[in-house]
Amino acid sequence: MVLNVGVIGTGNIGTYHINRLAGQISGARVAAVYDLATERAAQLAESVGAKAHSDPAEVITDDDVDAVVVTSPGDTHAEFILACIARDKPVLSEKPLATTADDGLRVLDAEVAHGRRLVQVGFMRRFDAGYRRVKATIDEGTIGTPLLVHCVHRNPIAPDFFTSEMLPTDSVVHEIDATRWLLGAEFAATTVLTPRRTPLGPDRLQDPQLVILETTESVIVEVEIFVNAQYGYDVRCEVVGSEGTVELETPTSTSVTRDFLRGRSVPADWKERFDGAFHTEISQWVDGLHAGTVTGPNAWDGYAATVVANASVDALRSGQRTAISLVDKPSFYA
Ligand code: ISE
Repeated sequence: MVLNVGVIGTGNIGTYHINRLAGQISGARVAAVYDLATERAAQLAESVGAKAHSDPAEVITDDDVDAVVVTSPGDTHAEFILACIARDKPVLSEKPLATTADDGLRVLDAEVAHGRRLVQVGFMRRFDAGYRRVKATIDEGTIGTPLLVHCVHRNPIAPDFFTSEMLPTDSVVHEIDATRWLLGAEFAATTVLTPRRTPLGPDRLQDPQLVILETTESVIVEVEIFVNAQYGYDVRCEVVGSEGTVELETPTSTSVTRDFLRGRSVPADWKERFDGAFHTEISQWVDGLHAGTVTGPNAWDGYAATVVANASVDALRSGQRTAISLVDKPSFYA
């Protein structure tokens, strides 16, 4: 049986998912797509044998669509997810689940009322082999009790539309989810330190930032986010425990020796660094749906990440340590 997938959004990440679903994921095909850029959507649809709809709602209501992937702009995600829930259609939404806590709660309430898990959020680092080895090491007790986490998240260059607030909401959101998952914890407070700005980014952009997150059990996660680092795409994570540490391995990169220097390559972007994670994420999503289950990051994970990211924006703007307050976790997500 083939899973017929509808995709809302044919930008960079949408096209990336569409081409993988159409060409690499057995048991799935792209049945319908939508994008405001109608010409691009039509060309992509034709290339994979899909319909191109003129309205995103039609992708969701299309009887030929069994499940939906949402890759539209973040502030549209909650409405499309709610529409999928209303039609009893599983949905894999790129982060964020929602851009506000209130919209996140609307999704939680709708899914709980629906009574069946349909929502998965695209926190793909949980599917990265390296991050999974870090989590296994922690869970085995090898490093003792986790005390501190040091994270680095460097992009070579940020798009022109990038704002200071997007460093927490669009970038650090990955570390927020990944460390919640690694530690099995929730965050209680966030502080954002603002170092000297790089001269190689726009003057308006506070880049880099140092985000300091505190869990409810006083584990401290510090995240250096630097989106105009120039040299490459560099993601690091070290968990310091009471008996040892575990560090995220970066995938085997090539070692080049010349001119009396020996160096290792650095990934150019998130696609190169996390292509394996994206593949595992969507292939396990498809396999899960064939088995009648949704097992990846859920709507609660999406809501929690949105609350923490938005609190970090408040901390960035105020310069103050900012408390994080989540609603009680519904038993549906226990
Ligand atoms: C982007 O949206 C991503 O999801 C990338 O993984 C991240 O590295 C980048 O900073 C974000 O802007």
